[in-house]
Amino acid sequence: MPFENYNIIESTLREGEQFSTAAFTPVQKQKIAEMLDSFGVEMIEMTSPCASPQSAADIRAVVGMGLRARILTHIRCNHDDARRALDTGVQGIDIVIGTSPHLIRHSHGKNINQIIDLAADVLSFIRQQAPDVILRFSTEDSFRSREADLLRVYLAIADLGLVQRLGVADTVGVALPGQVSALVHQLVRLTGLDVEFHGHNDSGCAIANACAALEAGATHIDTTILGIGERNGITPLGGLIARLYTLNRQYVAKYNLKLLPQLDLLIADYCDIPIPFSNYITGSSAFIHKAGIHAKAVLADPETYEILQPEDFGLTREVAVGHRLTGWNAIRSRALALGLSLDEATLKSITQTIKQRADHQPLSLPEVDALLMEAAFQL
Ligand code: HCA
Ligand code: CU
Repeated sequence: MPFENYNIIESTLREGEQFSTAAFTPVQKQKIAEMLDSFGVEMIEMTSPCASPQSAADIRAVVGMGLRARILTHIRCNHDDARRALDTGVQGIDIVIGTSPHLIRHSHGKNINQIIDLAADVLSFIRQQAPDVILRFSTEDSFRSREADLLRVYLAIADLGLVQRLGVADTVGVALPGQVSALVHQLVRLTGLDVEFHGHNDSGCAIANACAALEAGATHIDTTILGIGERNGITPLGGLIARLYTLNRQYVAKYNLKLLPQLDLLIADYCDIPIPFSNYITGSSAFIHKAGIHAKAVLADPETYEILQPEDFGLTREVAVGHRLTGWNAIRSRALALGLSLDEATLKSITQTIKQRADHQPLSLPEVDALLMEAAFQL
């Protein structure tokens, strides 16, 4: 089963650092790595040591923490980057090179034969220096590359027998789930290697694409906390968890789900951004039920309107009561929560009062409570 054996490559410390407001300090990077490790992600990807002197020092510091998660770095396909990556002591090296006409023209200027030769050279060098390092080769902008070019490159690299994993990257967020599925399926079938998917979210498909990749046999998915990354980012960790949980809770049982809200809050704080209201699991309204008919059914059985159980993430559901869409079942539930037992007629009359008042302005919870207390104690 594709979903039972997948790994998360958590890239908040690499792709995430490319987010507009991310500038993690060494201490913040270690805190993020520590929490991701406690959450249980299998791999943590860090910015290239070539990015800056501090970036190299930060990799060494995180490697030195001795976490259970394997620490990877991400480099361009050249000898100098490879040498510097090896110097950091990382357990895995992710190599990427552009194959789309856009990148060939505007980034490195090499043709497909030159890309294959260079990759073979760099990968052989790394393998000689570090027989045990986990090696991954990925094309950048895979979905705007010519299919024939892509397959030539991947098959040539697979034939070398030097890498454990091939990566496909939807660098510009253009792919549809069907396209991701087709490419991943082909790579799995033709090479038998592990396959990683990295998907940007420019057109809102990053989670669906990650899920399609897994269905097609991908073994590794890249995520970042809150989905931060270049432009509007990539597959969010929490969104991927929500998607897999709803397929089968067992698929995410290996992770410490109760840490997810803290991870989202941590990154929101470090990047000085709010958690979006619409965020998966941790958005402010993710577990708020409002309309009367929803409230009634959720109070009877939360599953009626919930596919995720807030308790599994250390969160609680809320039934909003002080608005014009409220219903008397929700009001009764609030009364019971306050230890008040009011008869049906009284509850219905309070509900009408709330609706009338809410037509002018929604009531706060203390205002609803005051109405219930007044009725209970005839204040
Ligand atoms: C980048 C590009 C990348 C690489 C993805 C990968 C992308 O910023 O270096 O190596 O898996 O989206 O193509 O993030
Ligand atoms: Cu990316």
